[in-house]
Amino acid sequence: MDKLFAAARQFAPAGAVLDVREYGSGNVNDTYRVTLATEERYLILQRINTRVFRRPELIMLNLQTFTEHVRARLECEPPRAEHRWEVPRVLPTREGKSHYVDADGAFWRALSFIGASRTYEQVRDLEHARQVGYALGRFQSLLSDLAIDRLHDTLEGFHITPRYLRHYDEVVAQNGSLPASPAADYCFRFIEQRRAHAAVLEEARAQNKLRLRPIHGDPKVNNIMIDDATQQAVSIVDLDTVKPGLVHYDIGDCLRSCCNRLGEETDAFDAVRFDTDLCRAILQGYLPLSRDFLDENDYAYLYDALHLIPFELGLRFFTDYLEGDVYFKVKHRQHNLSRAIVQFKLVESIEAQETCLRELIRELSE
Ligand code: GN1
Ligand code: MG
Repeated sequence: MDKLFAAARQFAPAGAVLDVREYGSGNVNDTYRVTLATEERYLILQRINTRVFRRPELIMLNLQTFTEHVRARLECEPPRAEHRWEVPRVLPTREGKSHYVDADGAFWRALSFIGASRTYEQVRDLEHARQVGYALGRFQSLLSDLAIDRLHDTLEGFHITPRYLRHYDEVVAQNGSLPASPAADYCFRFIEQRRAHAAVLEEARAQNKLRLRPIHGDPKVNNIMIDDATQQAVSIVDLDTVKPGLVHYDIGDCLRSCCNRLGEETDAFDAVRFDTDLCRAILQGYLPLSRDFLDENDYAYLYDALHLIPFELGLRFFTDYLEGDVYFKVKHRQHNLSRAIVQFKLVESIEAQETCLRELIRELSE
């Protein structure tokens, strides 16, 4: 607790820190909300997980490039009085640095708190879904003219499904005593049946059908801030994976997160469904804002994106389960296994609705 307060004090005027509380439900970094005795009232304090993000200073450089670019874009735009859009500010330490490394080597940084809004763990209704789609479209469109060589690779291999598969194969090969249970057997079989499909997006990229752009990397439902009064989406937070990637990773990740009404953490595996009505609402929010930067090929791979990313996340969770929970934070030993099954059930539901999902995408992208 002392360490937390000590870290918080680096980013606030002397004597201003009143309270520090855990905040949100991130699976990788540790996030806190700091209460201040200043007009600002709150700030967000985060300890970056340096086992995952090996070079956290690159995150801070990307954040600076990102915020400067987006702010300049917003200033040129005619004001959308009816729909505010917020970008978190990096708050410097009292010494003017972008981050603070404590005596234990922990990497801390602070961001401004976006007020009068909140995030949700699950999509509540169709309007919420439409707002989520709007947010992703707005976010990507604000970044669509930022050259990718301005952004560092903060997490090598992120969303490269064939790499996750290779790593899974290595873990399986190295591990003599793999856990045996009906649930684990289901996952092993599930992965075998679909491994041929894992490279679909990377192959399209290698063939220059899809190209790299600045992306968010993690636009799941609880990273999208909704205004308390208007219920409009006003920001996407969690910007550590803003880096070059395929917009398909974002679309796939957003849909797998938002179209699962039970959420990622459910144990009601057999009730997990991919909700096509929510998918329609998200795409209806997203596509009008992305028309300017998406082309024919981009549309052609949308179904593959929404089918692949939940498979990839299930594969990542299951591999982490096999490795002994070295990447995602867990509450118990079976946690990553359960999370993997939820994603795989979502994939099954997507496959069962393939025809209608392809038709929906075709209809909405015309
Ligand atoms: C992780 O840390 P968090 O919760 O924002 C993960 C995402 C996953 C997500 C699943 C850097 O995000 O890729 O989709 O868990 N982030 C990283 O909830 O691996
Ligand atoms: Mg994240």
